[in-house]
Order: sequence, then structure tokens, then C-alpha cells
Amino acid sequence: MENRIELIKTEALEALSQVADAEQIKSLSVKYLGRKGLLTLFLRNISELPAEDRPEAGKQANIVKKELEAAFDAALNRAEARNRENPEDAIDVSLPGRPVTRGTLHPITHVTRQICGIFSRMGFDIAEGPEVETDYYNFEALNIPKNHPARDMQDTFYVSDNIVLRTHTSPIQVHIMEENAPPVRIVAPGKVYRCDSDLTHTPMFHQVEGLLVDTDVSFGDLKGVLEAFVHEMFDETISLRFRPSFFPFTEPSAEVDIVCVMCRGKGCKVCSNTGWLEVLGCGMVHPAVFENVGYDTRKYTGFAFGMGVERLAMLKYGINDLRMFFESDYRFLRQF
Ligand code: 2NL
Repeated sequence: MENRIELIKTEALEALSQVADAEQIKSLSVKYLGRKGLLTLFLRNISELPAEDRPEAGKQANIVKKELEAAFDAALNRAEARNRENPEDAIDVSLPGRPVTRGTLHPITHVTRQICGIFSRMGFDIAEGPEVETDYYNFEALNIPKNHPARDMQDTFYVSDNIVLRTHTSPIQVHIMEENAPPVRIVAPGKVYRCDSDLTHTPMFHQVEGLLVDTDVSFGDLKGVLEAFVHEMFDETISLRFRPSFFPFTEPSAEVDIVCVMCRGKGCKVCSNTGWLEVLGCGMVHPAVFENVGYDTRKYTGFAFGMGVERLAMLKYGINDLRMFFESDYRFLRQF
């Protein structure tokens, strides 16, 4: 009888010495000490032994049970300690790795690059400039007189008496014209600032302006370039119209509408039932601007245009809330 118990013990310890992995140790423990384990069955069958052998057999079996429990516990502890100390041993290197999520371009960056890309393929260069400007470059040079409403403290962030945060990217073009004789073909993207904040206005937003100066530049050239731009930006088949308007720095001036991209002209909430969407402003550069930068107005003419990037991005991607661009919500940003 003692032989039988000793045999189970020797066999169990021998098997345990052959394994190191926690899972294997646990299944060995089940084999010997589980509900249907070899030692458990032995203990359950003690009642079938001759009466005089039972006390000794029970005693021996319980001693071995305690020894085996201690041996399995110790082996399991050692295996788990090994995993903690050497985590690389615990990693299954054959499993596929976790994918690294890549960042995405902000939709404003993406749309700015799309706009600049279209004009750059038409031969325009990209120009940049400072966001803090003098009153002269932001207003005076652009034929915006001292008493003009655009100069109001209400609309402009004044840094000091004659220093402002640029309210448009036009000052970039004034710098370029001061430093380069015609022909000039540039687009000027960047951040601009206006003292305005509500559902549809943010104090900082993004613009792309364009300027082309050469001999014999006509309003027809302006129409051709902007029509090509709109067709590439939105849709090859979309209709556009030029509506007379006013800017101090262009004469004549126009605003460009496209047929509503949401309802195709039927009338909807996005186009306020007009069937049209305003996408940009433009015109022939005012001679006063050319005189300020020293261009000969008898020799050169030019056109200019300007557009708001947030507005174009909203129309292109059907975004109805301007604040989405400024909240940095990854669930929104990751879609671009
Ligand atoms: C708009 C309209 C416009 C310009 C910007 C410009 C620049 C120079 C000379 C003449 Cl240096 N004009 N820029 C011209 C017409 C319209 O912007 O709605 N922008 C969001």
C-alpha cells in the first residue's frame, strides 16, 4: 500500500521536473491532485482496504498530498517569477505585432495643399510671409484708406498703433511685388486673424490668395484660371457664375459662386435655398496698388483672388460645424 502511494509521488515529481511552463505545471497538478486526479482517487478508495490498513494508508496519502501540493505551488511560483523577471520569455514572438496608428494631416492642411497644388500645376509659385504686419502692408498699400471700416478696432487685432495681426494674406503679395518685377504668378496661403468669434467665425482662420501680373492680363484670363481651379477642386461639370462685388484693392471686383454641391441647384439648407454657394472673391488689381509697389500701370495689368480654406473644406467634405476644425477630436481628424 505504501508502495502504491510512493509510486504516485515519484511519478508526479519526475513529471514535474520535466516541465517549466506554468500551463504545463497546472495541467500536471490536475492530473494528480484534481477532482479525478490519481491521488484523489486513491484517497477516495481507502474505504475498500482491509480495516487494519486504513489508518496508516490515509495518513501516508495525506502526507504525500501535502508534499505534492507544495511542490506544484513552488514550481508554479518559480515559473511566474521567471516570466516577471524576463518578460521576453513570456512573449510569443510568433504572434502578429500590434499595428502602430499613423498620424494624419489636419483637414485644413490637406485642403490648403490641394488648393496650392492646383495653382502650382498651373505655374504659380507658393509664397509665405509674417503673421504680424505693419499697418502699411496690411491696409495702406492695398488701397484701404485710414477711415475704412476694415481697419476698425472691432475687426482687427492691433498689437500697437501701427502693428497688426494680418487680416488677410495680401501683405505677402505686396512684399513679393516690392521685391520682384513682373511677371509675377504666386499663391499665398496662411493663417489670418480677425477680432470675431461666434458659430461661423473664429479669431484665427486660413486663407489662400493668388496674384498674377503681366502684360495684357484680362478679366477673361481671371475667369479661365478660376474656372479651371473650381473644376479641379470640386467637380469637372460644376457651373460657376461671377457676381459683381467690391474690394478696395481690385477694380472691377467679383464674387464667384458655384452650383450648390449638396443639392445641385435645387435649393437646400446649405445654400439657403438659393442653389448657389459663394466660394471666393476676385478682381483686377487696382492701379493704386500697382503704384504703391512701383509697377508701371501703363505696361502691366493683373488679377487677384482670395478664398477661405475652412469654408472650402466644409463645402468639399460636407462639414456643417466650423468648430470641428479647432477641437482636435481624433475621431474627426483621423478621417482625412
Ligand atoms: C475674399 C476676397 C480677395 C484679393 C483678395 C488682392 C491682393 C493684392 C492685390 C489685389 Cl496684393 N487683391 N487680393 C483680391 C480680391 C479678393 O479676397 O473673399 N477672400 C476670402
